Amino acid sequence: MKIIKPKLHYDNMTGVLSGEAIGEKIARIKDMAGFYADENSRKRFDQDVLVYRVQYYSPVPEGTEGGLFFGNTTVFPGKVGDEYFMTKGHYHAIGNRGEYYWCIEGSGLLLMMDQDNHTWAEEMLPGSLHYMPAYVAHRSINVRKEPLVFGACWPSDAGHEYGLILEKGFGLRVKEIKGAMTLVKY
Ligand code: M6P
Ligand code: ZN
Repeated sequence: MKIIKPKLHYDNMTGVLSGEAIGEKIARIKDMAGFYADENSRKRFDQDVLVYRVQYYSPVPEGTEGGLFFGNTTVFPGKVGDEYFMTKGHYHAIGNRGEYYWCIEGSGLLLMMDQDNHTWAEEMLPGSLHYMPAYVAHRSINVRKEPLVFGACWPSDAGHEYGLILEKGFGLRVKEIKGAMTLVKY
C-alpha cells in the first residue's frame, strides 16, 4: 500500500501554513470603513497600512456543506484614534455554525456577541482556546504592541455576515484610555 506524503504543513510555533490550496485575505485601513468609532481618524490614516492578514487552507470550495476551513490570523499592533486594531467581526451567514479560535502569539481580547447584542470578552493569550457557539458574532482585538496571532477552524459553509455588525455595532469597543485598555459601550 502506498503511503502518501502530507500535502500540508502547519507550524505549531507560528501557525503558518504551507502547501497547496492555501489562500490569503488581507484587511488594510481602507477596507475598514465603518468599523471604528472614529471614522475621521481612519480616513486620516495611511490607507495601505495592514490591519490584519488571514492565511487559510480551503480543501473544498467556500459554501460546501460538511467541510472545514483551517487558518491563522495576524492582527497587527496599532490604533485608529484610541481604538485598537481588530478584525471586522462577523456572524456566520449560516447562523447555526460554530468555530474554534486558539491564540498562538501575542495577546488580546476576543469579543463575542449573541443575537440580543449581549456582549462579553475573553482574554486571548498563547495557548488559550476559544469555542464560539452558533449564532454568536466574534471579533478579535490586539491590545499590545506586538502582533496577535491566532488559529481558527470553521465550517466551509459558515460564510461571513458583516452587514449586521456595521448596522448595530458590537456591544463593546476596546480602547486605550489614559494608557489603559478599557472596554466601553458602543
Ligand atoms: C478567522 C476566521 C475567518 C475570518 C478571520 C478575520 O481567521 O474567523 O473566517 O475571516 O478570522 O475575521 P473577520 O472576517 O471578522 O474580519
Ligand atoms: Zn467565524
